[in-house]
Amino acid sequence: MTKIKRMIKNNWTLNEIRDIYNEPLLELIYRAATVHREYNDTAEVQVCTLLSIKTGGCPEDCAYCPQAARYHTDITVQSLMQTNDVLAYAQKAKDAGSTRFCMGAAWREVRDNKDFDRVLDMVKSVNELGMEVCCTLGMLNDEQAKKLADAGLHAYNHNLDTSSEYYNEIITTRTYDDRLHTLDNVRKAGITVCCGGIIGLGETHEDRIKMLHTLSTLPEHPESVPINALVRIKGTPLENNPKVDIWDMVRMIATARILMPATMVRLSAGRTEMSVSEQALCFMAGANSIFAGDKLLTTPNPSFEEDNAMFALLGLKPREAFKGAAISEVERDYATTNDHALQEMRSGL
Ligand code: SAM
Ligand code: DTB
Ligand code: SF4
Repeated sequence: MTKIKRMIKNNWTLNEIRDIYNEPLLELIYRAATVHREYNDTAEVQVCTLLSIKTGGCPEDCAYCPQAARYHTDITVQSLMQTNDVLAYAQKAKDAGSTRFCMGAAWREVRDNKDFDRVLDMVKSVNELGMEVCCTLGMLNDEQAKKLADAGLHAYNHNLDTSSEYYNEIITTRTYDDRLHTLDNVRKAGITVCCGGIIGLGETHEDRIKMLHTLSTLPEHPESVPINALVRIKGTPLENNPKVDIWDMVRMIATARILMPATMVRLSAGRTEMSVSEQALCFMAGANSIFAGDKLLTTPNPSFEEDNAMFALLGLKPREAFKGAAISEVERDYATTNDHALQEMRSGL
């Protein structure tokens, strides 16, 4: 396989990001689509299925979340699922075309108990199906991250959700630094990082720019960045927030694509409120991953059939498992470079 050297810039300044984010929308989409073509196969979309393996009753106060125990939402609380049931669901997702399987638990943090042992078992078993296994279980210490890595965990999802400045308006039961610390433990254990955020929380454009700045200046970019539109849940403090504007979603995806060119940018929660044309704009702007299956964790999502029809219409195909990050056969060079050097590198390709 030919090795091509592509530069990945991770010393973006806030001003540079502001300038990109604020570009006229069609210019921004064109630029993001161009970067996407340079780094990725634009026909490929990673198809990932979610399963809530432990639902509700969470002690945290995340203002958007249906699973926080303190809000009166309509979900049914459910203790940790049995491994065999999880495995049967994963097999179904695989048969429907998913190559990645993400198990979510409504926990503040992982505890070293029998439940964690069962999750390790689930990771091993799903891995044996040949799917990329991802988990989102809350905070992890370094030993827990290591155990998950040893069990074959491919990715860990842990979102920053918004800017550090706005974080406290949304969550008060943990800090931004707690989040960054877990991400560090995940990275050190050799697990790939899935980390993104939500728009529609009441944050400003500047908060979105700052969150993208944090993500794109990490020592290594997350391999996967989910961009969620807030799903407004009755009973949560954010239930009456305005619906996310599709153009805001497109702007966010396009900026993420330009800043983190080799990352899988996932068009995540919120697709049931988007038309196929609107989703097509998101793919054009550089999104190359979706959650598929008629449920996210607790809320509805388009069915496999609807997504297959959309893929056929748009000429998209599911990305095979374990292709790694978008440029797996390409050397990643996290040089702290400036824009000029980056341009030179690009034009030399
Ligand atoms: N408890 C773990 C945690 O918070 O990391 C894992 C599960 S939690 C539900 C996973 C992610 O789902 C959150 O970080 C948040 O970004 C996203 N999420 C939760 N509720 C949402 C909503 N109503 N709309 C959009 N995204 C949401
Ligand atoms: C992510 O960024 N979004 C997913 C996944 N990672 C875990 C979760 C979305 C949850 C939406 C609300 C729900 O279904 O409960
Ligand atoms: Fe708990 Fe995660 Fe929901 Fe926050 S987002 S309340 S930590 S399940």
